[in-house]
This record gives sequence, C-alpha cells and structure tokens, in this order.
Amino acid sequence: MVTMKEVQFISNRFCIESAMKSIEPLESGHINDTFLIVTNNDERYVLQKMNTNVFSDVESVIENKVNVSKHLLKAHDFKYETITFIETKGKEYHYMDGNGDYWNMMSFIPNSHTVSIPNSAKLVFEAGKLYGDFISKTATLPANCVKETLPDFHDVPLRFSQFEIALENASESNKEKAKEVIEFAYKSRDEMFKLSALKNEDVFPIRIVHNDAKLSNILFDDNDEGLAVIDLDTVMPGIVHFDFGDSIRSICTNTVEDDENFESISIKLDYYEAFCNGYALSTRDILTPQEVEYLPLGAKTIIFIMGLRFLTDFLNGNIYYKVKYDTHNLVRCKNQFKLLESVQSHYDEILRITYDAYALDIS
Ligand code: GN1
Ligand code: MG
Repeated sequence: MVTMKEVQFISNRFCIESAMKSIEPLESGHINDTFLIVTNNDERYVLQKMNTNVFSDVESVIENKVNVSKHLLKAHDFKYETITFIETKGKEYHYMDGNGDYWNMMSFIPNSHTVSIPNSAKLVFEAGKLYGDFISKTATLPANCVKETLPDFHDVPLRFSQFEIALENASESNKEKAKEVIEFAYKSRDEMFKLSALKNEDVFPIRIVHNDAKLSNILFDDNDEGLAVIDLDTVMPGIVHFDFGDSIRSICTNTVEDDENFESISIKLDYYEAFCNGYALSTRDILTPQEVEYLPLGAKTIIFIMGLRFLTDFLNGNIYYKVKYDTHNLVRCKNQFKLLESVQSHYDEILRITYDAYALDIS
C-alpha cells in the first residue's frame, strides 16, 4: 500500500513547476497504481507506480513509452494529443525508490475524459479514427526504438498452457465454480490457435502496436471527439489484429468487461461498422489484404485471450489483476466468453462489414 506521504516525496523527485497541492488516487487499469497530482499553480500531472511483478524490465517499458510519445509528437500530420513524460531532477524518465519500485510521471491532458460505455456510433467512429491513426503513425517508427518487454504477450498457445498449469493447481471448489468456462475454453481451443499460427508463419508484417487498445485507453475531448491514445505500457512489436480486436472487445459492446448481467451481453453491429469505418480511414493504405482478411479473427481471438487470462488468474487465486471481490476474475471471464459467443453468432455480418470498409474482395 502506497502512503500519500510517499507519493508526495516521489512527485518532488520530478521536475514539476511548483509545489504539490493535492494528490488523488486514480482508478485506472488493473495493473499499476496511478495518482493525479495538482500543484499550487494548478498544473496537473499523472504519477504512476509500475507493477514490477508484471513488468520485470521496467526501464525498457518506460523507454518504449517515451520513444513512442516523442515520435507521435513529431510525426507528420499528427492531429491528436499524446502523453508527454516528465523528467526527474536527475534527468531520467523513471525514478526508482528505496524499495526498488519504479515511478514515472506524465502531464495531464486538459479538457479530456474517458468513456466506459459508448453512447453513439459517432463516438465509436472517433475511437476507430484515433486507434487507426496510431497504427499509421507508429508505422514510421524505427523498429529498434521499441523492445518486446512482455515476450509473447498475446500468444495463444502460451496463454493456453498458463491456463492448463493453473487448472492443474486449482482448488476443487474453484474448478467447480468455473466448470462451464473451462469447457468453453477447451471447445474453442483449435480455432483460437489459428491466428498465432499464421503469425508464426510470417503471414503478417510485424508492426509497432499498442497491445491494450481498449476504450478506457482513449481520451475524448468535450465534444466527444478523439483526443489522445493513452497507456503506452504495452507498446511492442506485434500484429495489428490484437489492437483492432481489443477495440472491438471493449467498444462495440453494450457493457463493461465485468458486468455480471451475462445474458444481455452482445456485440453491437452498428458500432462494429462505425469502428471499422473510422479505423480504415488511416489504415486502408497500410494494411495488407491478409491483415484485413483476418481482422475479424483478431477480434474473436483477443476476446478469447482476455477471457482465458481472467480465468487463469481466478484459478491461480487472483495474483495478477487487481480484483474487488473473490470471483471478480471469473465474472470477467464469463462476460468475455459470452461476448465471444455473440461475435461467433454474427460472424458472417462481421466479415462482410469489415471487407466492405476496406473494399476487400474475398471470393
Ligand atoms: C490490463 O492495467 P490495464 O487495464 O492497462 C492488461 C491488459 C488487459 C487489460 C484488461 C500488462 O491492462 O492486457 O487487456 O488489463 N495489461 C497487462 O482490461 O497485462
Ligand atoms: Mg494497459
């Protein structure tokens, strides 16, 4: 548990304009601890304590984030905002405290807000434009600027084997509670391995991707227009499909990822179309036909990966994601698998909408 006094001490290690007036914990994400810092002259900053259990090479994670944000700022035709990182008084972008914990600080982007459930297709279109622009701008980033800090992050065989190990070690009662989703995981296995196999066969180009391209990592402005992509913690080399899919998972639904009202969870096709149209604006000239062909499988696969990772963590006794109650991860898993079923049952329309957005003729 971080104390406020500690946060105050840490924030003073960074080059902020004036003394700190207030600190407020921000509920953001499942992994790191985040705080909003306000100074006496009303400058706002976001201070983050990185989770070193998840990110073992934190210095490279922070280096990746800084490199990408600097690149975005100077990219030709970049119309959005991006996070900017604040240096420490020792001229570094990270501060390591006495416990070996790593911190980084960013400026707060003013007049911005996040959205938990979209309220219009226009907002979804904006989200598509923003994440599409991200892919098009990182396409000009030299590959050696970004390291693979979490190897095989979205590799399905790896995630499946982690699930099977957790299953072997799980308590009988947890296995019983998760019985249906465990069966669903095995039933879906073969189809869900396909995208990783295609990646390993080098069917797709390796790009610099966000790897956590969900709705809550977008800032919108006061008119609900896309303003900035945030949370660059997982920016790494990878394939575009998981970014596209993570956006579909989190944006084109009627609910949030831990809603327990499973029966009502479904994919919203009008939002799916709006997202594709926005995403295609900047990516149409970049993605190869093979990449476009498998975007819909990307959506299915990342929904599966998320469900499986939540399930694995439940079986492991909640050691990875932050949880609010004991079965929180199980609820998240059931929610995601329900969404996957909905995508499966509308798959023909999803394929058609995607290929129309990219004018791809698959015959
Ligand atoms: C985690 O902490 P947060 O919310 O940025 C996770 C992502 C998952 C996400 C699920 C490093 O991201 O992979 O998509 O939760 N990040 C890591 O919402 O595991
Ligand atoms: Mg993240």
